[in-house]
Amino acid sequence: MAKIELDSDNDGLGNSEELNVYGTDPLNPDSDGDGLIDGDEVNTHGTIPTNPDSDGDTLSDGEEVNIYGTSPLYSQTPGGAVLDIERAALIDLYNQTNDPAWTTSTNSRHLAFGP
Ligand SMILES: [Ca+2]
Ligand SMILES: [Ca+2]
Ligand SMILES: [Ca+2]
Repeated sequence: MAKIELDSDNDGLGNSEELNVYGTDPLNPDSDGDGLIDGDEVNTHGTIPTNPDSDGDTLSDGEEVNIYGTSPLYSQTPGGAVLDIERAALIDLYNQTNDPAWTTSTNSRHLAFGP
């Protein structure tokens, strides 16, 4: 980076970038309130920092990244056997069973890549 730009909310995006490029709030590190900070949305996830559900599948970007491990950019994660919304519902269901044989990682593997 050529010059240090003021980043008032410390989200990794400079104030003028937020105002002029992304349309985000330079005083709010999570402009769309989806649980991912603006800088991570732009630089890490490629999601839209002003849209809490970038792929429109009703799961918020933050839920997809932090809870379900699904892609926030596709309503069906590439390589996945089912839609993200279906996978999320199954993971929720398995989590409610408290059966130690079912873990989120094994579920994710089965659900992501099929049988
Ligand atoms: Ca900022
Ligand atoms: Ca956000
Ligand atoms: Ca989504």
